[in-house]
Amino acid sequence: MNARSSLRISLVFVAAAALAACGGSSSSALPPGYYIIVADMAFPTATLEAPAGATITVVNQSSMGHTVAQEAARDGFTLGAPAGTTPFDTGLFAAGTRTFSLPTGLADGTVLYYYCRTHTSLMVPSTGTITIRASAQPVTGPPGGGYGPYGP
Ligand SMILES: [Cu+2]
Repeated sequence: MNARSSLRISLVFVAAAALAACGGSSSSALPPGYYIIVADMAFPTATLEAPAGATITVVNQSSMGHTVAQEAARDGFTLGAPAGTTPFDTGLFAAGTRTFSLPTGLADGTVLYYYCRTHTSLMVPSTGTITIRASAQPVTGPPGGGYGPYGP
């Protein structure tokens, strides 16, 4: 292979990589809602307020698999929920979104805890919170794909 054909192949590769980068992520924000962001080994939006019964959207902006699961007690790293409710658990997923619904009938000020079942204490912070607040308003979501403003 001579230098010229090597250069041409390199340029084609760069162009293809650039196209893949554009096609692989969307910069448009997700619609207003209640969001938990996961970015690599972190919960950058670790405190969320949402009304009872709200749908929570978890956006994993990293290519690493994580879960957002309800924690019986802060930094206890075991799945659990108050009596009469079922713990939420997105299951392991990467680079995408999952949703779950909060139980209805929770009193204002109730704090629910969540953690990653795979990485437990390695996440930063290791436990996130959802505080039940009837007056909480949905906020515009993060970018729907790839790394967003909360990413590395
Ligand atoms: Cu994790």
